[in-house]
Amino acid sequence: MRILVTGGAGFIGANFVQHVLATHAEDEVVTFDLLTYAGNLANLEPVMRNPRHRFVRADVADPTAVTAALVGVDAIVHMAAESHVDRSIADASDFLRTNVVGTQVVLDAARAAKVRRFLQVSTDEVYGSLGPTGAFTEESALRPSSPYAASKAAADLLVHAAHHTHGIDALISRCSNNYGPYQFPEKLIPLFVTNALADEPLPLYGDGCQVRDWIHVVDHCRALDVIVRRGRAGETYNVGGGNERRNVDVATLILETLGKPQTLLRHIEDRPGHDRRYAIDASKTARELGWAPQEPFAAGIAATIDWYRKNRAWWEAVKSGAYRDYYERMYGARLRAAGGEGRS
Ligand code: NAD
Ligand code: TDX
Repeated sequence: MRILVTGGAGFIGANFVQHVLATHAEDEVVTFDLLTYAGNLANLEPVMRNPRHRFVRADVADPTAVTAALVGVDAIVHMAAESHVDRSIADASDFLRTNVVGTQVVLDAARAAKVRRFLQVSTDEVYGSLGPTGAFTEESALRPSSPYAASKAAADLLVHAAHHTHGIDALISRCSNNYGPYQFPEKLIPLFVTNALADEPLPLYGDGCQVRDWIHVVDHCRALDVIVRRGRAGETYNVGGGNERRNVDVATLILETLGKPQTLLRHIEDRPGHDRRYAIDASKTARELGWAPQEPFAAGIAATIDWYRKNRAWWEAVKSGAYRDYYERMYGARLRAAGGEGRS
């Protein structure tokens, strides 16, 4: 089959494109990506010369470009998005355009082109924050906290409406926090690993006791692969690592693994509206599709830290230019207030 992956030059997208090409010898992949600050063709370097892969640089909110790319496509895995919570707090406009309008554009084009299947790659953040116990199921209410999460929830509702009203064969996956190679160093784990490698402070929000359920990106890719092939139309599938960790413990582990001093840790002013805890009940996905995460956190985080250590050129290039302005805007004042350096 031919799969179009929107956002395929980003973190999860690039891992997914590589996974599909490596595990399905008969499949073709079209990567459709605008190459925003988060998109990077270096992430696709291993498949750029593969004859079963084609790259299209275009915008999901551009109906003409989406329609042109859909010729011969059997399934869409839609993951193009603005994906960083902190950026959505600073300015939500790109999140509405890409995540909400872009999703409707892709749905409409898919319907017109009679694409057989549409998978919306969503997030556990649409469910909001949990107390100390319990886990999100697919039946949990949508209570997004951040503009990012609200834009993803809006997109999910548009997907549901397209299925209900137009009969599109569409389904939704909702995954917890991913980690692994090629993740943009604005997210917790790659930011902290690359800062530690550069002997820069690690900016921990608030008390650092917020909890995330970490999953290795390849386990998420395996889940997306079975969901798009065997999931039931109209359904939602939760995906999680079963790996709850406090941010402070993740930070401590990164410093220990790299042999860096714990004094690099800086508690800075908290993220506004910060969700306290996420946990995912993925038993439906396990039961219906036989999926389970395979990568234990200890091995996965060690391999990931090693990847950033060995791929310094990748992240040094990413952390130059506009990234420096972003880092100063996001962390400069807060780090100085906490008595640390504002550079990274
Ligand atoms: P990312 O920010 O690394 O990548 C996003 C990609 O989308 C980039 O390549 C970017 O260039 C592209 N893009 C952005 N705007 C576009 C547009 N208008 N048109 C075409 N392409 C555009 O994100 P990620 O972490 O890989 O996340 C991918 C998807 O998975 C997102 O939909 C996100 O909501 C979802 N998700 C992420 C996580 C996580 O932990 N990272 C967890 C659950 C779900
Ligand atoms: O500098 C930081 N300091 C810090 O303490 C950053 C960037 C984050 N954090 C905290 C905030 C969160 O509690 O670490 C935790 C993880 O933060 P992020 O990596 O920004 O992820 P999160 O906000 O949990 O959202 C992620 O998971 C769900 C992804 O960014 C989303 O795209 C995905 O949908």
